[in-house]
Amino acid sequence: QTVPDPRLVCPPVRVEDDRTGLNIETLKRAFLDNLFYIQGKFPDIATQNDYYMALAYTVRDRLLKRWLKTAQTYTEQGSRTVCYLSAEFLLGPHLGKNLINLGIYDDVQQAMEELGLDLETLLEQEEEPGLGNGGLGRLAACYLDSMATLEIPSIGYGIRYEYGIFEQDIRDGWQIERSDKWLRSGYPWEVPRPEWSVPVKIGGHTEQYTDERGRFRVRWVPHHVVMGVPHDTPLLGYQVNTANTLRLWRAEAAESFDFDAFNSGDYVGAVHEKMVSENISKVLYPNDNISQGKELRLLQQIFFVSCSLQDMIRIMEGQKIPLEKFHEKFVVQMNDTHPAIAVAELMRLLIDDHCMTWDQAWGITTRTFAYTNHTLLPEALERWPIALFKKLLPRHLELIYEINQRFLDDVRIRYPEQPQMLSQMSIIDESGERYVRMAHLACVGSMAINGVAALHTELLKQGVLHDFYEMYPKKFNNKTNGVTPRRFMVLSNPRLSRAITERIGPNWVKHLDELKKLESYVDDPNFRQEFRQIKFDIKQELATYIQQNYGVAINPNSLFDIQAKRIHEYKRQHLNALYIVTLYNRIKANPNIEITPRTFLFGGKAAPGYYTAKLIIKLINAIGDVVNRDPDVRDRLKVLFLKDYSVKFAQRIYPAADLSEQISTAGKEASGTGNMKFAMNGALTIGTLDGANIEIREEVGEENFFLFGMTADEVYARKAQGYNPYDYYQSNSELKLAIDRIASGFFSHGDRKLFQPLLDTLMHRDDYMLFADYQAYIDCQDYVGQVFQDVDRWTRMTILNVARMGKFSSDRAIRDYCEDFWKISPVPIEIEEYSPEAI
Ligand code: 73E
Repeated sequence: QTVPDPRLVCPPVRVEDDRTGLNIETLKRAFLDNLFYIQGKFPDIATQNDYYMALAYTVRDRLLKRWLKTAQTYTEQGSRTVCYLSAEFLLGPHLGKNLINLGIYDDVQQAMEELGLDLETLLEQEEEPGLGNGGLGRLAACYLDSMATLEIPSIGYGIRYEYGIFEQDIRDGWQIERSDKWLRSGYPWEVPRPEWSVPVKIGGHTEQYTDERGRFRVRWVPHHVVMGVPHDTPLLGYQVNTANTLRLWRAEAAESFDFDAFNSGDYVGAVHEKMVSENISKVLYPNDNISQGKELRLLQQIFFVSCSLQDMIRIMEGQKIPLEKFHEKFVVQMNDTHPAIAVAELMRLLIDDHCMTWDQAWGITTRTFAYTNHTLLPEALERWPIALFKKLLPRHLELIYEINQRFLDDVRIRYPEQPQMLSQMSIIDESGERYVRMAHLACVGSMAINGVAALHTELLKQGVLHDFYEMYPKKFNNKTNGVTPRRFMVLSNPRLSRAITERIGPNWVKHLDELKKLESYVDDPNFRQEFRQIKFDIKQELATYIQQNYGVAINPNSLFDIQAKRIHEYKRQHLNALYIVTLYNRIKANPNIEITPRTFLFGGKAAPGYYTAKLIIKLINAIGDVVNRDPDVRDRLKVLFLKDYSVKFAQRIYPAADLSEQISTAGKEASGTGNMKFAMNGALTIGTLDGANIEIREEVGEENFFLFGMTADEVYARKAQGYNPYDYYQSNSELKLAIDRIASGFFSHGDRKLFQPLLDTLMHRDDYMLFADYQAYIDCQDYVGQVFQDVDRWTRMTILNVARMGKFSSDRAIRDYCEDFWKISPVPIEIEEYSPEAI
């Protein structure tokens, strides 16, 4: 008997389907349909948020066919897949990006206009999922965008925090934190997949036993079990059909676990336990570049890692691929050490749950993982107290001991005469209280280890990971970070993008190296004029925004000097503040002094427990309060701290910048990625020889980059000599004046105590060497001011910056990962276009 053709059973739709059609008429119909059937509103009473949601669902519908087809293709082909494990994904708003990637931005704008709506206003409605702190989380998001665009099979795995990075408000100049209720108005971009929930064991003890085949085995009897429920978001590539998956896990109490308590009558106790389980995915830890060693954080790590590895095993079973081929099916990239427990968890799954021998499991594990290091800061290196580990993860601790013992045997053979190598390299730190060193676990368990910029990788090899580099030189490699030009150029700076496309065609969006072709327009008066006009108009828009939201008038012709990033002493926002005070002092001493008018803008969050960082925010605001209303200053200086910096806000900031502040102490900023986003949008950089600044300068040319300050080697040498910041204070009159002005209470209503902790640290410790770099920074900034007056020269420099930023596309970075050790190639996704004749 023949199966009836489904198209005969279900009559074909003769008009283009409202759920897939990309023309203006279908977009309008679909939008109104969603407004009615999903939001449950007639247009006349709908809010802007209803309209946003209706449009978001309209766009989501258009992703689904591509998404399902992508998954189906990967399944059928059993494609080798990258699993990107990250505790953070700082995605930014989806709607605009999806419109760009689907290629329907302009048509949707018109469709909305025809319905009397403004697309910009709707885009503003979207609350971004702030599931990350800063660069590390944003890098993960850029990499997912590039993997989809390059048609690389990939899954991003992470945690669906109910509360993302806190919302920042400024009250009386101080940061205050508010919880980020990002899910409050609904999140249309995800699909929960409860049917693929997985259990995660926590606590308890282990037992040894002999199985029915006489094998020695270990059974882990947990204290309790938490369920991970996957929530999937499709991530569409740029002008391709590939839509990869971001799978974020939400913690839920396990039924079986609370069942007993419910039955025994302890209802409230059972609900309490349920709450405890669900706490695991409640909140993102708001620390950037600091590890706090909190129990809940370790629970978050094992939670998402275990869920993700079990999910990979389920996928293999679904595709009938034997588990022995795990490392052929998957490469698992660990975004810093936050997921490094994966090394032990995969061993546990393979040995305890899937009966593999140690050697077999270890062979697979060490061919599967790769580890990206993002920081050299000692306070960010993760170590977990053994006691905590034993309490939460008793089985993992046993496995880590075994891994370590076998590893130290290798070390002993390699260095028979150097017993100190054992304690230096051990995964267990036994120098005092005992800890598990996560970076060591990651190095031992990975086939590849990379830093995120050339200098950073070199410093890793010489410094924190030196012993591992000596032992496994071939594992080490550099992958300089990159950022996605789709979000940070096409979406955030449409006018610049259009001007570029008019000159060199549209291919640069996928092949950023093609920006090179702009070099031939550097002397074209037309292009130069347009380039300047675009920058000016965007600055004017930002000025209007600032006037409306902060009540401060800023001059769009002034030099927009912007430092936007997390607040951290090593990033030296307070060095920037010292320059502002220096300029102010010069004006006070000589009110008619000629200086280039500047607007200093700051944005960024401080970790809530990081007192000094919060004091730096207060200092910037305090300086601004005085400077902005001092009539002597006239409109030459303005200082503003823009609150609640986010991806969404960053997209407005980068295009408006003339000068990008990248002034970290050399050797401290692993890469930086904001530096790339500013330069791509035609800002010039003032920066140290740190992180990716070095490579940016190499690319754009030293004459187009404002360099100052000590090199990393000079920083180490100066420290070794015995650095005394007080000497600089005493011998540099402008520096002394700036510090004294702050200390006098001039910016704090006469309060001399307020900034004393900050000034004391600077004068007597100055770990980040602001004083040693002060004069070089001041001189360089003064020079920037002069160059800015020379409009032709400045324009030339900015055009060359944009033209030479091709290297810093995240597409280049992903291609490098693929070729170097992921060993994955593109899998194109074919979609049958709807054609009425075929029916
Ligand atoms: O230099 C940046 C780098 O560009 C680095 O500080 C940042 O990662 C970016 C992307 O590679 C970073 N974040 C963290 N470590 N490095 C971190 C550490 C602990 C918690 C959260 C973030």
